[in-house]
Amino acid sequence: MTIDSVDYSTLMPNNVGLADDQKLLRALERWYPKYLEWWVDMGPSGFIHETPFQEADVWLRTAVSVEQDGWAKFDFVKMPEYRWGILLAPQEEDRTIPFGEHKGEPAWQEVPGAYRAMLRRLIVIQGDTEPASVEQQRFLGRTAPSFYDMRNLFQVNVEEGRHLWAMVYLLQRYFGKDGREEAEELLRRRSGDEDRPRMLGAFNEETPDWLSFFLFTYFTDRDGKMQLEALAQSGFDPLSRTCRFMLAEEAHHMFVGATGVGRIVKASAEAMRDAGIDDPYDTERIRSLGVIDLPLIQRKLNLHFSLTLDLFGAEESTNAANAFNTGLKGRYHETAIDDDHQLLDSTYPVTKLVDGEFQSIEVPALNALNARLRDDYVDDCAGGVKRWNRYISQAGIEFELALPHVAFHRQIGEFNGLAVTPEGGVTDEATWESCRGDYLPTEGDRVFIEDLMQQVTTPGEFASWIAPPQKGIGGQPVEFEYIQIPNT
Ligand code: BYC
Repeated sequence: MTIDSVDYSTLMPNNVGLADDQKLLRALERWYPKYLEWWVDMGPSGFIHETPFQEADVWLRTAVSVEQDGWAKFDFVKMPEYRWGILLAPQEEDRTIPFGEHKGEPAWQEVPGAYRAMLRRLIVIQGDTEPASVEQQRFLGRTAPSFYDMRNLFQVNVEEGRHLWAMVYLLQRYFGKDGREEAEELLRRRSGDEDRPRMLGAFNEETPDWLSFFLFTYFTDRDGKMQLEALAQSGFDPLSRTCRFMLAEEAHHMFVGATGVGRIVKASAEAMRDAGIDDPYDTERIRSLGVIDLPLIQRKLNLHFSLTLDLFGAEESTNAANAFNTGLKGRYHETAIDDDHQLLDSTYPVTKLVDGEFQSIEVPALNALNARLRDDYVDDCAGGVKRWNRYISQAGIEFELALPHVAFHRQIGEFNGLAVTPEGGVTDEATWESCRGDYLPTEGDRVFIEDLMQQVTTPGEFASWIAPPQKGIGGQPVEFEYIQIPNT
């Protein structure tokens, strides 16, 4: 393994030798002001007292190394001055392509010409999600329940910005003129815009409040983890190395989601217990305690989980088969799987609706790669839900949060447009619609949450609807002033 040291002398900290590649350096320097313009226009927007978020000093983690230990340092940084670096995991010597028809050949250090378009598409789609999520989350600082949470939000945002840099580096370094054009387009599309939307469905949805934010970072960032793991297997070595390093940052995003939802559930369950309320459906009384009722948390969970499942594409997909065959995108934990890594004769069970019943049907494994990744994802999601339920049972309340059925509320693939309940019951559209308010958040829920969530700006204080975290971040206590306003 060779570890390239990180160069902080250029505008963009990097371990890819930018200082020695003047053409690339100039291309990235031209892109930088456009990126900053996008960040200021579409990044975190709002005020703490009179000070805009972008002028506040935020206790942020910055990647300074690619070694496993000590890769990040914490300091106060104004977000527009964040060092968005280009960092690749160390190169593995003699790495070979781990799967597909080129299995065993040396990993590509340059773009394989025959697969250029497919590779570019994968990188562009990955890149598009990163700024999209910043756009979706841009107003959340206005209702942050504490400085600790506001800091976490901004941390996630700047790192999604860095992940955009990571993909833009690949486009500009390896794809010439069309790579540069794609890099510009990544700054032009906008989440939810009718004319220039982001590429994938879930990234055009709103993240209107903090419960959505935490569910998004739990569920949707976890799709990010699965997809990055699959791309980290790639035979195109620069993509593999880039994704391996991004995964280090992604872990924190899912931590924010898992603990955030957990803290909301804890606050609700404990407030119910303290007020002597056993019935989770006693909505008015529960809401009057300044916490979120558990059935509403379940409805929001149903929404974010189902939207995220759509991000895996159709269960059976020739795109996915081609990406695997060509060695561009592998499976989750590809190298740990005990098979031929070519899937020539194997099959995989895919859930399908046959004669009104869900059945497991064996299909050629090569065509079922999206289904397989989605199944791995669903398994990976289960742990958090179990932990959230512990808070509920510890408070002596009878209620369990659950992942909805994979066919519930789907718009892509096998189950697109079917009327399926969260429990997996198949029904008709009219019946489903008449129960929509039991399954998914309602307008009333939206109004309630909007009233409930107000910005809290006293260090160490937390809004009523969320429990404090167990510990602080970056070596600081919970009550630390994670956001500081200059000259106050
Ligand atoms: N919305 O064969 P199909 C993250 C399109 S998240 C709209 O079914 P395929 C992050 C598809 O593009 C991870 N369109 O699927 C998280 C294709 O269109 P074309 C992001 C969709 O191609 C939080 C057609 O339908 N990374 O990092 O096998 C915060 C047929 O496609 C959707 C990646 O996704 C949809 N949901 O798989 C920040 C990895 N689904 O080409 C960041 C890169 C499908 O016929 N992307 N379509 O016009 C991929 O691997 C694949 O493109 C997908 C789709 C898994 C997304």
